[in-house]
Amino acid sequence: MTDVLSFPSSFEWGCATAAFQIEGGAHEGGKLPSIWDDFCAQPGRIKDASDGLVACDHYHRYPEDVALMASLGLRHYRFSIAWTRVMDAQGRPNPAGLDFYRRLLDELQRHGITPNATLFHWDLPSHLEGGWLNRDTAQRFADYADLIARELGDRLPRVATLNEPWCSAFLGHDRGVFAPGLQDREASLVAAHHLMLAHGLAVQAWRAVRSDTALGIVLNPELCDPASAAAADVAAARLAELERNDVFLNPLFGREWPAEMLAQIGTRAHERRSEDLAICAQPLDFIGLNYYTRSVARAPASASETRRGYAIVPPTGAEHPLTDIGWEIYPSGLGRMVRKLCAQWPLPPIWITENGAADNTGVSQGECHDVMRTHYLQTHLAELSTLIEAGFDIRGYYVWSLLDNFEWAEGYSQRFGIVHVDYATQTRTPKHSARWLQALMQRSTGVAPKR
Ligand code: GBH
Repeated sequence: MTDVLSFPSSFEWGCATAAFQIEGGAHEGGKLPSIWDDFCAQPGRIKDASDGLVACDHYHRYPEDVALMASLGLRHYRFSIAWTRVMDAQGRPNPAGLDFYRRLLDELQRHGITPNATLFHWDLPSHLEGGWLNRDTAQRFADYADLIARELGDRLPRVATLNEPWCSAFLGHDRGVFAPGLQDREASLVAAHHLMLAHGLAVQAWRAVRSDTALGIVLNPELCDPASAAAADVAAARLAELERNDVFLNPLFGREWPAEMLAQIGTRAHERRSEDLAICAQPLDFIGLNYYTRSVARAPASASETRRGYAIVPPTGAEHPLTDIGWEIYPSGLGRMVRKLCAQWPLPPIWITENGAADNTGVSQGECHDVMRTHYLQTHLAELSTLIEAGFDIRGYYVWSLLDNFEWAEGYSQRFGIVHVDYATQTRTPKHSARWLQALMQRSTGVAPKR
């Protein structure tokens, strides 16, 4: 099965995680609460009423986890730094928190694994009043970037500012399914703007400290296909793509938001200042793209859908099979998405920073036969190799995720890991997909796994 896939020998293979989803250690080393701690504490927000207090206990088990990565032949590791661990409420460095990441980086180095750090994967410090609705938060994020550049910058060859700002902005402030749980359309567009402003200010701040870091951002652009050929559905699908893609990609390249999105910010239009666009448009060394599935959009029916301009049709599985979380398995969407984005924006070199599937198969007799995930990875990597052969500049791939982990509003009910985690005992068991990926990586790079 692996024979059909070919990748350049320089292709970078790795796995991805995020701080809140794996670390735990919520009250250790002076860590402050984030909006996700607060969100988890609100009844009804998380499916299984769980939280991130312990998660995979990676805060204590990082040496074991890094050794596991190395044993699986993973040579690149994308993780996020918890802002709340490394900076106190006065904006001063927290030595104990920084020390955790130094020890993690030591361990990675010892195993020959190259780090790729994300500064913000949704865990905003609770004490920042107004969160992303407050313009000042963008400046605070730049202060945090400056701190990391000074304290850890010499150890970090590749850094992304934000992970999936669409989720923070729209799932957090419009749908209300992610922290902080608001349902306010205008606010979600203000948050989107402040996130992109924060990105630009952070790149400026980092560059003022160091010039040798490859800097980028991680987005989750989405293909939104119309539910039917009816003009209203086609128009809705277009609006969905403007929100998911153009709102974030346009500012990166100095382009204004589309008129439809400018109109939706309504009474809060003044919060976007004329000088902001130039700040957002910092030159980038790379872009990270996360791909899981596509969306199907239809014309709005309810009032909130009308404010948004579209509604998403939940997939039924009739057209494409579904993963355990109910997302369509649609590998050709990866190719369609990359081709579409490259036609519209002058993207820098691309890394696929997340791709993976929820396959909740359990462990039996010490083995986890996650057949669906293995098939998912195989078909998506086949699509990726086709893109690379066609000349698209895609340099690496990080599978989401190393470990089963805290899957946000789904709690621990959805498993995305290539390694199974038994949360009662914190036992890690590599799944069939991990072994399959290991064989593929080994074949394509000719490098044996490091012990
Ligand atoms: C990524 O988010 C995250 O970066 C990662 O932390 C997470 O664990 C992983 O993927 C798996 O979820 O239009 O309302 O139906 C992916 C976020 C969530 C974006 C679902 C699109 C559809 C929301 N995706 N979403 S909706």
